[in-house]
Amino acid sequence: RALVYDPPPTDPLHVGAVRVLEANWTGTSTVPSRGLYPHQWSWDSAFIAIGLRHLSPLRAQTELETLLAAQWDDGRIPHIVFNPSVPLDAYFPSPDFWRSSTAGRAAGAPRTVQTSGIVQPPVHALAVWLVHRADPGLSHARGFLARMYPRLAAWHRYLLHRRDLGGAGLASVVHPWEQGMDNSPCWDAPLTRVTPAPARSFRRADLDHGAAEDRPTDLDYGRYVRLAADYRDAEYRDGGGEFAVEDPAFNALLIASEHALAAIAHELGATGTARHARAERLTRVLRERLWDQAAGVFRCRDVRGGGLIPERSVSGLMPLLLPGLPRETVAALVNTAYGPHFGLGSGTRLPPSYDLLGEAFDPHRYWRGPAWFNTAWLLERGLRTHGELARADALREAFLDVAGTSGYAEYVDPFTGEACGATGFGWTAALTLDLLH
Ligand code: 9YW
Repeated sequence: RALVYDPPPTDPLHVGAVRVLEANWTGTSTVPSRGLYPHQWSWDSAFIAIGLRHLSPLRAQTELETLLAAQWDDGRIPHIVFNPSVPLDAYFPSPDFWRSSTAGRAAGAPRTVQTSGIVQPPVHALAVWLVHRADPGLSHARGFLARMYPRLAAWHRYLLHRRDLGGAGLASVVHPWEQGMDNSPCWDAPLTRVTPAPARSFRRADLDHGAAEDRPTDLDYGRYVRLAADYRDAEYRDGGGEFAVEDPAFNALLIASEHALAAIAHELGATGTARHARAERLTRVLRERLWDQAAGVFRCRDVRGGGLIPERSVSGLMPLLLPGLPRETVAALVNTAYGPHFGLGSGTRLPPSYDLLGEAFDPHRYWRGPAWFNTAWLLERGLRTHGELARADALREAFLDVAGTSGYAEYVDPFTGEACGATGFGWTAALTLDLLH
């Protein structure tokens, strides 16, 4: 039998991405960034596995297995799984803040591994499905889908029941860190209700690694700490907090993952029909609850304050991912992405995290303007899903170019592509590999 080897890649973009993923691999998972984020992050790991599958399907499966092994009994997948060999002061808030194994006992936090008590966007079922597809033989041999399915089903159940704080069927986030776009201007109004924790009561570790003007402010951090501490002190019970928001990207990812879960169920011998139907129903609810026809964008809904939040965030473009979106909604979203608010095709190289014309726009401060590679990847996928192939190709080209020239940056200036935050960033490298394949 002839042995077939893939020739070693020589494309410097490919080689560089592989090098980042090697450097960030701990043996069981991948850190987003060696300096800034030295533990395992939930949605980072999902995106990283999507890229890793091209390099090593086994490592991609392991990445997701490590994360899902830290799932709580109530179904939540924690946003951070802490690495016990990293010093406590390397990242804030550290395990002694979250106290998952004691404060999280009632919610079923694991005893042997320390985690945070909040969640991140549910990209996991989508990642499990794509990782399976990369090497179905290995996946079957290891029982990958059969082991992941019940955990993913419990995760979606948690989000769709315990987190349906608005009562309409969508999941709410209870902390800005849960949505993944920490200091988005969308949170400014709901956060005004939150009394910040005093600055002297905690020490930020992020400022050791990132420029202060590229990071959230101390006032933002005071509010993040207050919300997280209140949730912890309520033993991570859902329903009582001051902050509850229905976010379009979070829910679109949940719906896309529900479609993926249907495919997984089908592969395991069930029909998957009920899950597809649920995903279609949730797509309709998403439109009823969050679509703003006049603005051509999905908005966030402040469940505690009662209304749609009048900001345009890249989050509001993410439902383009959904196959069941009506044609006219797709057309309006594409117009918005390529119009003056996001500037694609006419000024920005990658989709900015926030409205170019918004009052709070800042091209360098974290989620208040800069462009991120995960949202660019999701938008590329959405464009492709709806047959916008020329635009998808152009966005893919820009993504690959900026990823390489920025040193696989955490995020970039949306106009120039100049690197911001950390370089050698996990999901940037992983999604580069994915778009190269
Ligand atoms: C933090 C790890 C995480 C991402 C988030 C991003 C940032 C953590 O980094 O949050 O401490 O600020 O906002 O989306 O998962 O890469």
